[in-house]
Amino acid sequence: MANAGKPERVRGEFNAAGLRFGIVVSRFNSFITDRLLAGALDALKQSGAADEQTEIVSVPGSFEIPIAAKKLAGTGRFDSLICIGCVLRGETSHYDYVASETARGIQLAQIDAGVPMIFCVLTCDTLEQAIDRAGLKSGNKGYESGLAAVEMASLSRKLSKTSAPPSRASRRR
Ligand code: INI
Repeated sequence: MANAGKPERVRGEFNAAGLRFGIVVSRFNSFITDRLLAGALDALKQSGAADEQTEIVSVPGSFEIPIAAKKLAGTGRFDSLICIGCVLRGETSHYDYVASETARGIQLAQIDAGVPMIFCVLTCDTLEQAIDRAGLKSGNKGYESGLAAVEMASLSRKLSKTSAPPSRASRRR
């Protein structure tokens, strides 16, 4: 009774053993997305994932990430996915549509598929801001996403296994 009197806390682990990962990466702004991809792969490797545990899918732009992620999740081969893109603000409202629909699409896809999808789509005003987040000043968001993918894959497996024991009240009925 190690946890007597305390609610149980379930957490994912940072151990990629036995887990499978999919990465969807956009070629638009590939100068940035290539660095994010390298960061994500680095995190997976440091968490113990071998190359064979990861599959990478390339799409033209961020707007195409959700459909590719949804289809990948539908194969049942992956414990979590990492969605990598970079949307830079331009002079028109195009940025707003691409950024918001990409975020919305990924969220819808992960809820619908029941497979965790890590949001590694930078939405920046300037190229400099994106460079900072892709390995320079503000760390590498790809690396952080790789760690999140391992944690969520592990958590997702645990949650799928967890079944609630009958409560005392229901046992009395
Ligand atoms: N795609 C991006 O990933 N980033 C951008 O900054 C971007 N801008 O600015 O246009 C962008 N556009 C392409 C879009 O994602 C689609 O690939 C395209 O509209 C075809 O559907």
